[in-house]
Parts: sequence; structure tokens; C-alpha cells
Amino acid sequence: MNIAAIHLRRIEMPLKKPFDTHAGQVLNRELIIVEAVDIEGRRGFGEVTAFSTPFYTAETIHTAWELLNKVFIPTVEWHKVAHPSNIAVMLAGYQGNEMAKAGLEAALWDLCAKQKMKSLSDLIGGTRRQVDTGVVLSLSDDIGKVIEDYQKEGYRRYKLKVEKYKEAQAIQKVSEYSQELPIMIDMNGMYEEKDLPYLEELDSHELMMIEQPFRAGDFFLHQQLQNVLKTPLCLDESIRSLADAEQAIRMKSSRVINIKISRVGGMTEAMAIHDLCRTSDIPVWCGGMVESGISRAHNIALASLEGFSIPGDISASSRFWEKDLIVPEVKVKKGKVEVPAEPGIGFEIDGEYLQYVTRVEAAFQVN
Ligand code: OSB
Ligand code: MG
Repeated sequence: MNIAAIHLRRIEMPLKKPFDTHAGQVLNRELIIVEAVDIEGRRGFGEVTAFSTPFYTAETIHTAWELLNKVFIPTVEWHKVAHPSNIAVMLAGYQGNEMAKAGLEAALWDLCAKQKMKSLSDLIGGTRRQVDTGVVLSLSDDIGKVIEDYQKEGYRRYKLKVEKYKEAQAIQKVSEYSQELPIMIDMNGMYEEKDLPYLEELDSHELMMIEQPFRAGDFFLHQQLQNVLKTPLCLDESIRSLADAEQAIRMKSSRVINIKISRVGGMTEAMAIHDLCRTSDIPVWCGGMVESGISRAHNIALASLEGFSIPGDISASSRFWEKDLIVPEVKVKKGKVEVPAEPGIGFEIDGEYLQYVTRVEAAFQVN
């Protein structure tokens, strides 16, 4: 790929309002922007979306920064990189840390598509020209008010963060506003085996799906619940690799899978999980990480693949940000976003704003 340099920027972007889940809050979003430059000066961008504290996965933005700087970037044999998928192979000796690896790979995917003068969606075999959108409601959101705003954009799915044992109240509030909204709830692993009877009762709400009731790694309890539930279960935190997806499908732990590029270690692994789910008749959707437009653009390309038949966490830039890192910002119209046709991720980076939100920088000349 003729890569000449890698730049890392540690940034901090203020959210419009706090994003709350039972496990943790996001207010100032720390991210790492990865830029890959080739010998002709073309630039590709990716993003590490680990959080500041380990409330969602053990990996954090601090561990990712250390590992990228001290281990991952120095380990990759840059002159031998012929394709973005080589990165995962060269780093295969290092366990976990999927988000650090995914951010690095993402910069190469954008660059690779630009080198080939193709959109990222075309490069990975995307077939959709528009993708369906969905939006998440945090615990601190005033449900009635935000739904009124989101309805105007036409979102096709509402994902509710919930407090333990208070699902019914949240669902009730949404249905007071509108009866027909497609609702799912995300439990972020807060339940245990003793809660099985309680969770079974949630069938009566006829939800689109219930996401990750039990902790990551517990394929057995998810199987037990899915077995008695009409409502589809969806796995998020449990799926860190293709092997995890294979296990979930073989055990019938869920009927739906949420694919996040960052959680599975990159676009290459995300595509492999998509392909497996397609041949196994498991519908998938693309999960979000309260991320900047750079990740959102990668997510839009991923969600343009055929198997993404359920609206994901694909929302407008304005859902989280007063101002985004990309130009133009992501806009939702009639519940859809356009898949860009321009080379790479198809959005320009707002260099001035990127500089403004940058706290620390590191640069590596690799060729
Ligand atoms: O479970 O998907 C999750 C945010 C923080 C931690 C975990 C999760 C989330 C989201 C974000 O739901 C959704 C989005 O970015 O649109
Ligand atoms: Mg989730």
C-alpha cells in the first residue's frame, strides 16, 4: 500500500448532553484519530472508539494509546502491508485490544479505497445505496421530548437504555407518545441467572429485540433465555470475533447479532461475521459507539452490505455533536442516510476542527 507515515491524535469532543447507561456516563468523548499517509500523500482516516473508563469493555482509550504507540505500530511491517486485512494477521500474536487494532485497520481501509478510486462501500462489496437509521435514547434523555424530535427525521428503530427492572416504565413512556414505534431495549449485561423468570415476562411487550441481557462470555444463559422467549435476543458485548459469532449461532444463543467494527477488531473481521450470519440466516445490524463522523462513515459502508437488514445505531451527526469532524455532516432524511459514492469513506475531514479538539499527537515515519 506504499504507506509512508501514521499519525495519531488523541482528541476530546464535547457531547451535546451527557450519554448515560446503567454502567457509565459519556460526557467528553475521548477518541484516537488514526491517519495513514501513502507516498503520494493520500490520507486515510480511522478512529479508536474505546471509552475513557472500562465500563463497556476492558479496553480503554488509555490502553489503546499505549499499545498503538509502543507495540502495534512498531510491530507492523509497514513495507509489507499490501491490504488492510494484513494488519490483523501481523498483530495476531497479541490478544484482545480489538478497538486499538480496529482503528489502525480503519485508516488503511479508507486509504485503500482512495488508492483504488472507489467508495469504501464498493470496495467491500456493499449493495445498498441508502441505509436505514436508528437512534439510541440514554437514561437521562427526556423520552417524550427527544422522540418528538427524532420522529421528524424518521428513524426506523428506537433503542432504549434501561434501568434494571424498570423496562416496563420506559416502554410505557414511549408508547404514550406513539403506539407503533419499533422499540428494542439494550440491557448491557446487567442481569443474572436468577432473573430468568423476570426476563421471560418481557415477551408481553412485543419488542423488536432485547440486547445482551447477560454478561459477555455467557453463551449458555443467553441460549436458555432465547429458548423460552418469542422476542429475538441480540448479542453485543459477547461477540468479539468470528469465532464468538460461530459459537453463538451453533448454540442458538441469539437470533440477531449486533456487529461493531471496533468491538470485533476491524472491518475485515466484521465482514467475515456478516458473511457467516448471512449463510446462517441471522440478520445483523451495525452498532454505534458514541463516535465521531469518521467511525460513522465506516459504519455506513459496513451497513451497505446485504445482510444488514435491521436498522442499526446509524444516527445523524446532530444526535451527539454540535459540530462533527466530517464535512458534510451525516444527515438523516426520511429515516435513511445516503451511502457516499466518493472515494474512501466519502466525507472530508474538517482539519481545523480536528486540530482544535486534539490534545496529544504522535507521528511515525514508517517507510
Ligand atoms: O451497548 O451499544 C452499546 C454506548 C456506550 C456503551 C455501550 C453502548 C452504547 C450505545 C451507543 O448504545 C449507540 C450509538 O452510538 O448510537
Ligand atoms: Mg449494546
